[in-house]
Amino acid sequence: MSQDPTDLPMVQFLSMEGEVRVPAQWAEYGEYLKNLTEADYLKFYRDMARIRRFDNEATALQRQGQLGLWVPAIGQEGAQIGSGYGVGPNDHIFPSYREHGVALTHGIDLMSILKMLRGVNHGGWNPDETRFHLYAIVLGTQVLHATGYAMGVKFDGKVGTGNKDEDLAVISYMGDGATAEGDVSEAFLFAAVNESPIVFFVQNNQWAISSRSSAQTKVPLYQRGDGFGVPGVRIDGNDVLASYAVTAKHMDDARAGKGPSLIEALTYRIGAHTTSDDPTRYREDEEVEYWKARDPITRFEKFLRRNGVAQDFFDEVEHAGELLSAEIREATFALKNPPIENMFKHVYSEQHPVIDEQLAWLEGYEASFGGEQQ
Ligand SMILES: Cc1ncc(C[n+]2csc(CCOP(=O)(O)OP(=O)(O)O)c2C)c(N)n1
Repeated sequence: MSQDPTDLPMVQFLSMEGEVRVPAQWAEYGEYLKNLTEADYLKFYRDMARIRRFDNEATALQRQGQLGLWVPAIGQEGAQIGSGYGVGPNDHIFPSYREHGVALTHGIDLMSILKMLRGVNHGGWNPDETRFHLYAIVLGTQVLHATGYAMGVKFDGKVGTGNKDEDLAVISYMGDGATAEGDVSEAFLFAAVNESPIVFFVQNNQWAISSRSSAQTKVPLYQRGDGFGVPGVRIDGNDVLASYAVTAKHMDDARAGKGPSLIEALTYRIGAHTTSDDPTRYREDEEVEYWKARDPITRFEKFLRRNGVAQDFFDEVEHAGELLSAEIREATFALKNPPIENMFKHVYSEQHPVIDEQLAWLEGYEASFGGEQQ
């Protein structure tokens, strides 16, 4: 490793040994920790452990040919669960494609993520009801969608009224690689000049497939918005408490009409980019080991144990994980393939001869195997 990226200033409350300390410099963020009860702490741990279990099971299902692809988020649970719970009840969330942890905090049925990666739906939740918008695979697109949404929120007068039931803000997740897309620079500019209620949450997991984040930026990413008028802060993304507190404060500020801001959560993608990737071809084991030792779940477990949480709790979480694994395995094995003609629907608003021809060809091809479609 060339330089330890954790040398830069960042908001961190939880030490590697699981002790909480609020440095004077971050006292304003530290105030948000006072909102948390023991039940919240247990929920944070439960959800981080649950989503990791889900992730491991999904990888196994992909290896068994049950999913077309899997996108693991192992190592990023602290950033995702913390910030997910920092988002308020009216706020809207625009994810990229790796935000399974954020999805969990907003009640998304985890099976709908698996269905999408098996290709049986296009993202099976309703963004109107969940306020969690659909996954976006084309890098940076969701950042512009989110910014447009936030501009609309402002035009509708739902910012800074002081009415908690009315005001809302938007959060857009993206990776370090996505920040190199022109769309993201455009989004920063539109958000800034319109003083839109949006928080840009960059999970810097340090790799964009095989490109290091040093190939995406010459300045630390938390400073990337400065020239556009989007101030930023860096957090330890493997500290669930920092992620919660900083997201909660920035969302409050956005809702109150203080304009856009950026959070860079420094974390690490422990696994492969997707199940189609072999990271051993482009990065050193030593680097991965360094980050494994900074695991967000282990660190939070130390915090809970220090605060007297007994073994029973951890046993219960382990058991819940086993049940979840069994449940999603069974549900995935039971999935039916959608009718083949669905692939051709909604390409044009009206019937089209070329589409009809393609469908007829495909049906003939499938029939040539002599079997029925599942
Ligand atoms: C516009 C566009 N270009 C290229 C790709 C191919 N691609 C998919 S993921 C990825 C890397 C993204 O890295 P990052 O934004 O850091 O997010 P991460 O996958 O690490 O979470 C690339 C290049 C794409 N999906 N969209």
